[in-house]
Amino acid sequence: MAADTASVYRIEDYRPSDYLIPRTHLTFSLAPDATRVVAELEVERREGAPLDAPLVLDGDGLQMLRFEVNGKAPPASRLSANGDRLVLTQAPPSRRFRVTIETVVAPASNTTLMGLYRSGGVYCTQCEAEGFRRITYYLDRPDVLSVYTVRIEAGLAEAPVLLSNGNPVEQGALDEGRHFAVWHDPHPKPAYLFALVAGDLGRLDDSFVTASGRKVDLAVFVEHGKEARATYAMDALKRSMRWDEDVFGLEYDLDVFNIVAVPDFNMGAMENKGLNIFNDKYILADEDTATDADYANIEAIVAHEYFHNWTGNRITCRDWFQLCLKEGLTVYRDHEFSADQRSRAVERIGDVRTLRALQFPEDQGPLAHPVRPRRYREINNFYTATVYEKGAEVVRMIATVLGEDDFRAGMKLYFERHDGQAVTIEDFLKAFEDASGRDLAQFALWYHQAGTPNLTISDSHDAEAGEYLLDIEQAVPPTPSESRKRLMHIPLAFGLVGEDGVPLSFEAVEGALVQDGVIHLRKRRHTVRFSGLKKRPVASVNRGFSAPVTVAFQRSRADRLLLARSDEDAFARWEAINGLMLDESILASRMVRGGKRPEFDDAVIALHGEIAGDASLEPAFRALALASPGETDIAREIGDNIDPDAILAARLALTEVIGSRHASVFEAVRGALRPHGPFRPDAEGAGRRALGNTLMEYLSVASGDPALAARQFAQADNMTDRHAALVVLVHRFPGSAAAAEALADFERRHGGDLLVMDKWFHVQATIPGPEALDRVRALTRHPAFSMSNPNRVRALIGAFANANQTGFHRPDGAAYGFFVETILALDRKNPQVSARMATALRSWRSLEPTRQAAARAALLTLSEPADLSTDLRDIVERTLA
Ligand code: B3K
Ligand code: ZN
Repeated sequence: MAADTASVYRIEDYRPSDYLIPRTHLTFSLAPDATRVVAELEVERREGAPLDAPLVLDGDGLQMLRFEVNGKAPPASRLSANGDRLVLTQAPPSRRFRVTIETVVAPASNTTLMGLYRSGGVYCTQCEAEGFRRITYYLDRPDVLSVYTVRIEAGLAEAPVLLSNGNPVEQGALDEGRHFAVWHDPHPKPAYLFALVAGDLGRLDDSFVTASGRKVDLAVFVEHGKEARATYAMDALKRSMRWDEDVFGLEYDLDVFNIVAVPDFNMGAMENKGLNIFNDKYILADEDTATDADYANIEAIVAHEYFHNWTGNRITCRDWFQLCLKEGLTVYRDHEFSADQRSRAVERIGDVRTLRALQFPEDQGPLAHPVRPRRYREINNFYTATVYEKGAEVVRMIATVLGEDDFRAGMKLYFERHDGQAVTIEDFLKAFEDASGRDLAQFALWYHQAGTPNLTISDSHDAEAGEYLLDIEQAVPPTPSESRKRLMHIPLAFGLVGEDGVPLSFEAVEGALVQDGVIHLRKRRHTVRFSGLKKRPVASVNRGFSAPVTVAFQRSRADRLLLARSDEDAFARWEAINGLMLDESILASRMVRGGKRPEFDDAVIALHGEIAGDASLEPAFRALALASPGETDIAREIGDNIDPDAILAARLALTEVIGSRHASVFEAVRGALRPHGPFRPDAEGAGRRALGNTLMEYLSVASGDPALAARQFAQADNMTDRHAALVVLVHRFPGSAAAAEALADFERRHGGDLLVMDKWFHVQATIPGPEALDRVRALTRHPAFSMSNPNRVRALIGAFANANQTGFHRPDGAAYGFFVETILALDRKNPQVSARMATALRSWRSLEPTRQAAARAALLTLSEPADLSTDLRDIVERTLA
């Protein structure tokens, strides 16, 4: 294995910069192969910094044409610059001086999609985390805030639209068919929030009047001809702006807010001040091309990036260790927004499913790290589910621990105290401590300690004494480089349910602090004693998923069925139903492995008929409750020695049994759901479609006939229904004429629209079974596929590796070989994407021995080349460690 030479960054090494840059003036002369960038920086020595401190600026692969201090080139002996760093010794003795730097960059050949690059013929930038240093030498760190003025010059025909952060100041014509625009952003910001866009784009305009009466011009820029597909995103933006005023009292602070959608983008979107840049997947939608899930993602991501204006931009991070300060908090805010716009219960279930699917495996595997890490080699690898999703759960727990009023007061104090600053998680927590008078020292471990805590719970009831005992023990498993863990403060929301399903109240409680329906666990073990309970209660715990923990609570199936039928907390009710299904699936997969035919518990199967027909439950909830757990969900519950083929067989058997048992009820319910009038992408419409499609899958599997799905595919008047039918045809009836026809039809309709073709790639990449490998390999040669576009790579390769357990984890390891080849090829183009793809192997130790050995061999091969990117090497080596 090649020696690791990359440096490790440590939180304790943080030092403030010796120099600051109060003002930054940039001039871009755009050309695809040679863009000239002149940076004029007003540099200031920080108070207290040594007079002889060298000025050290960050760069990344830069070519420099000119460097001047106060208008003059310094003697060569005082300046050293390689592509990655510039050092000026004996900086001028005056506190302030001017530095001018001219660099030349080549956006057209920038395949990393970091810094300045081209996407679909449009110039655009991505600077977070460390992309600005690919444009010019700079103090590229989030605690250096500067006021930017940006002048852009470009050919008028090539780039009629010229955008940067802040407000427009001036624009005009230049010689030789060129023109210019000047933008000024009055709000000091770190370099990672800088953005520039230039190109020939269509636009959708609107406006918003803030609570204090200021008019803001809004625009969404998209490829010409796609303007109408931006209307939902624009609507989501306006709703986000209003919501942040209503709920957090936060107003927008510039005259314009622009969003640009581009086809080539490493992540979902980017919150650049006043100029958000989006992956077009999260902007473009209409009923013919987008599913309800796409609409929901667009709404959430538009809101997320907008909310960053305060949580991230106005108050930013001191250093990249503090990433969760902006990301966890902003995800919490977008979850709350979606809950208010849609159904709170359904959102919560969805958010928890995402957390479990993405964060739990991370927290329980070799890539585990605290929400606020203390070490990194490559910061790009820390934009993780732990920082984002668990980070959001931690903020949610602060709200639970403090209660609504103190939480609001803490947020208010945070905004007042730190506006315009670059701060830490300690500052964030201190605002809540000061506003509430509470001590959050033990709670803070949620930021500092990796691993998913486990609660082991048992109970007993003494009818005569009227006492009910809950015995709760916490344990935090060891994670890489943290073998000993401290005890956490875990807020466990709960309720007691009587045998008739009616909530029970109790007289007194001892053994733990219990407040507002929450048990505060702070010790290793609590025996919580409830009195005044003559009747035996059934405890419903971790209601609303109040803490991101796993719970082992041994109890009867009857108790669990009671909660599945009557828990008043919708999340806990779904959890009870889902838990029963998971257990059935696990037992069945054991039977399959033992060579037996899977059998299922009758009462659990019966439950599905009741849920499907229960009109008191919203359709979206019924869809979630009826959906059988996915193969990755089952694998995660099993934990080790995983055999994906047995899991798939169990899952299919369960679907078939439920579908056959309830066929007539399911048909009746599905029939009553339609017709449902014109398409509306709202929560209500989406819920009905979700329920209809869940039932359609059951009915199709039970009948063993693709006709129902084929009919739906042909008749659907929206992408959600057409796509659901396609998935059933292709996954449940692979090789059938109906599946082949549907695929061909989809390609005919949408072949010219690459974004929509991603669905076509995805559905084929995830067809279960060993043949998937050849299919995926062949699809990499399809004209619509490109290794240079991250969306295509994620739709085909990412889907195959993460969502096709039986195909990817073929026992002969052949798919791993293909995966290694692909990642190495990708790494030469785009290290961020290759590193992200490689995390698909993070749970390799959970596989059964044959597959485990093959996966390990693949990881070793992946680690061999000497020229791996820092990004990829970091992931591969931590995965193997
Ligand atoms: N802040 C960006 C993520 C940037 C990732 C850089 N590798 C998007 C977001 O979280 O809103
Ligand atoms: Zn974010």
